[in-house]
Amino acid sequence: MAYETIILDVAGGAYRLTLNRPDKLNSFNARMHEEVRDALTRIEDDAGARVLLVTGAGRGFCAGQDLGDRDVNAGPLDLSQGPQNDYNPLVRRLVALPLPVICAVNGVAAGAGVNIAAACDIVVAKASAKFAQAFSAIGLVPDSGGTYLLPKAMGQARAMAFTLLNERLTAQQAAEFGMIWKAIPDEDFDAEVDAMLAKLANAPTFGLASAKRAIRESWSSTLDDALDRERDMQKQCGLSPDYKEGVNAFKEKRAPQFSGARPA
Ligand code: LHQ
Repeated sequence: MAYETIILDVAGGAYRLTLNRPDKLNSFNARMHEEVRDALTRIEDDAGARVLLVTGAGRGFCAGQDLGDRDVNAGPLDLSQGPQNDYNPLVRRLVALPLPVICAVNGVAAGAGVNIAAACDIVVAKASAKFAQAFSAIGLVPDSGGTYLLPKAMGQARAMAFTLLNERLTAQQAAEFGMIWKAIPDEDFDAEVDAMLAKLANAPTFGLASAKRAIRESWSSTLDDALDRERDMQKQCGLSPDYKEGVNAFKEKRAPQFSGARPA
C-alpha cells in the first residue's frame, strides 16, 4: 500500500518507520493505524529484518490519538474500539517482534505516544523532548499499556504522579526515572540514533531477539521459570551461526560478521 501518514525505509535489514503527520504532532488517525499495521506486517514477513527504529517527523514524536478524529458531541462513543482494534494489537506486535525495536523520541510525546515508546525495547530521546501522559487532561485512563509499562519502568510513585498530575517530564527526567535509556543532546541525536541502528543491524539478531523475549517473559514468571527459560534459549542460541561466528571472531581477534540467522 502507498503510505500517506508514515514513511517506511529499509536498508540492510534496518527498518525506519517515521510517523509523518507533523502538523498534528504525528497523532494517530485511522489511516495512520492502517499504514502502521501494513508496515509491521512487511517487517514481520521479512526474514532479513534485523532492527526497527520508530520515530516521528517534525518537532514531535507522537501526540497519541488525533483528538479531531471523533465528534464527542454526536452521542455516546465506544472508546474501547481504539484500544481493541488499534493500540492493543500495535503494542503486542512491537513487543513480539523477534528483533530489537528502538524508539527515537525526536520531540514531544503525549498520550498513547508515550506508551508506544515505552513498549519499544530501547528508548532514546532528544534532550529537548518532553513527555506528557495527557490522558488525565481529557478524563481518560492511560491505554496502550501505560498503566503496566510505566510503573514497571519507573516505579508506582512516579508513574502515578506522572499520570494523575499530567506534568510534563523532560527527557533528562525520563532517563533519571528509568522510563527511557538516555537523553541525547539535540545536536548529537541523529548521529547517535543512526549509529545505534547500524550496530543493531549487524548484531546477532537471533540472540538479541531471545534476550528480548526472555526479559519480556520475565514479567509474568518466577525466578525458577526464568532460569529454565534461559537454559532452553541458550540451547537454541548455541546452535545459531552467530554464536560460532562470535566465538571464532573473539579468538581470532577480528570483528565478527553476524548474519542474524536463526539456528538451522
Ligand atoms: C493535535 C494533537 C492531537 C490532534 C497536538 N490530536 N491534534 C485511545 C483510545 C480512544 C480514544 C482516545 O485516545 C486514545 C489514545 C490517546 O492517545 S488519548 C490522548 C490524546 N492525546 C492528547 O490528549 C494530547 C493532546 N496534545 C497536547 O496535550 C499537546 O498538544 C502536546 C503536549 C502534545 C504538545 O503541546 P505543544 O508543544 O504546546 O503543542 P500544541 O498543543 O500547540 O500542538 C501543536 C499542534 O498539534 C496544534 O495544532 P495547531 O493547528 O493549533 O497548530 C495541536 O492542535 C495539534 N495537536 N496534539 N492529539
